[in-house]
Amino acid sequence: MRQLGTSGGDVLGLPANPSISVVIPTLNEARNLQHVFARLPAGVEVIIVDGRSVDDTVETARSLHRDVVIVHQTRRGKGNALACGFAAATGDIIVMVDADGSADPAEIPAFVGALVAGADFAKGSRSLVGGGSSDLTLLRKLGNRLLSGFVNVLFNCRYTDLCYGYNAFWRRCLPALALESGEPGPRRWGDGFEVETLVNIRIAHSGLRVVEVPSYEHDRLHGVSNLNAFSDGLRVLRTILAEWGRLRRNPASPGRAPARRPHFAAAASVVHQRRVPETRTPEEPTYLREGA
Ligand SMILES: Nc1nc2c(ncn2[C@@H]2O[C@H](COP(=O)(O)OP(=O)(O)OP(=O)(O)O)[C@@H](O)[C@H]2O)c(=O)[nH]1
Ligand SMILES: [Mg+2]
Repeated sequence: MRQLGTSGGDVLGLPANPSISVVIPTLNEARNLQHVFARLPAGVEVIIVDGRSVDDTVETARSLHRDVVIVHQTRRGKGNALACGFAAATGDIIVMVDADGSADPAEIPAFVGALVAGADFAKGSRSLVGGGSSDLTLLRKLGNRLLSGFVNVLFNCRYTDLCYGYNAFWRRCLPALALESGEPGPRRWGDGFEVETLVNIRIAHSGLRVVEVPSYEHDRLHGVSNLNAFSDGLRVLRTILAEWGRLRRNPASPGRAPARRPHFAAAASVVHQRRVPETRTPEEPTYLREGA
């Protein structure tokens, strides 16, 4: 795996040349993969987590990238796919990228740069100068702003774009996410699209240092959108309330109650906060990694 990013990160105890895993959940995305793969930086570990696609997503991925890692998720949903992909990732840094062409992998160096400069979690934001979206309707933009404000009040943070799932983080942050790749079986909390909100909330609650990175969201290239502004807004609201209740009942559960409140910054300003100890998720992975 080639290293990418800026050098000299070792002042903060970070690898100077981190290795990078890109986790891409796929559900019938064969027609979009060529575009996505073409824009990936060279040398990164590419992990496709497939949700039993009925098109030739997996074959297409293999034909486009000799070393692609194919992971079959344990249950259903994007959240479970990400959990399985994170468990399989070997890089120092993990990047989450959608397979539909909406997130541009050419932005990965900006996310890595923010991490190497001192962030624990680099969160994409369409609301920062330099970011944007061709896919966000006025209604969704307003809803996103309201929901971001609600989370900022409840969790004392400063997200500008809660409902966006293009992020990168150091692998040592995985315990704060507490996602379960786990056993096959019925759907669990965090397995579905609620994962994006859940990740952002747990990170905010954990006291990790978050830096927002401007990101531009494109339209899905091929295929149909599964989004509905009202039902998705309600799902995000339910997730916020569920996580708030869970963390109030048990503040020591992941993300743990912070010793200090999370520090938020716009892209690339560097104030070190605290480091999470280097640990792997305690759970033994049961996802299926091809060739393992
Ligand atoms: N493995 C896996 N991937 C999924 C699943 N559901 C969605 N995905 C992938 O997750 C990414 C985001 O899903 P999308 O359907 O694009 O959802 P969205 O980006 O929130 O909304 P639209 O693009 O507007 O429909 C895409 O790469 C999908 O292929 C799933 O159940 N399993
Ligand atoms: Mg999409």
